[in-house]
Amino acid sequence: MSEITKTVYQLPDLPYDYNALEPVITAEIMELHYSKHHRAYVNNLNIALEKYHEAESKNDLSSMIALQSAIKFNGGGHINHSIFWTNLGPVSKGAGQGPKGDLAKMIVRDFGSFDAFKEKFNAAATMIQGSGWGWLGYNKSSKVLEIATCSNHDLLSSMGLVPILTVDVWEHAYYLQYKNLRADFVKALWQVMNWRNMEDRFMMAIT
Ligand code: MN3
Repeated sequence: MSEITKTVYQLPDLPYDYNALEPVITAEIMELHYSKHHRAYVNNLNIALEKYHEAESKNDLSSMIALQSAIKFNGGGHINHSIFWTNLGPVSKGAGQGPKGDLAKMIVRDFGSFDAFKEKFNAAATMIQGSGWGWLGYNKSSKVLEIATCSNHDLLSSMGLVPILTVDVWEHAYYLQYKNLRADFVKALWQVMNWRNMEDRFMMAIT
């Protein structure tokens, strides 16, 4: 029997202050979103995994199966938010200036222009029914960039795509500031997009 090392997941550091994305996202939303919502996903993931390990040690298969939706939901929430925070950044640190290099070239190749890409992305993210995530992903088999959407906290990797950029369109991400106007939130986010992070993710995806 090999010893299984059990990971306890941690809330990652937010790479900027709560007010760093103002006026696009208020400090109030950032604090609640990061320190309450994301933290709850991490905590609930760890609780579900602990129960899962316990069930596994007893060969209690039905309990193991029953815990999978909590692991998927909370684990997906943790993974997706961890990407989202790093996709954003303060304007003072260069956010909002648009993609450069190979990522910029591939966006033009696959969508026609950066503006055409943004328009298509905005539409896709805005039209997600209920809670979910809008994505730009890289398809490693066809070697193209694709816009995709996921419900709840489903993972982009489950669609065979490597995450480059994501936008959280759960109401908790914008409602205190933008009310029902999700389209305005999605459009405003381009001002605080950290393209250096997306370029790094893209380089990792293509190598
Ligand atoms: Mn969220």
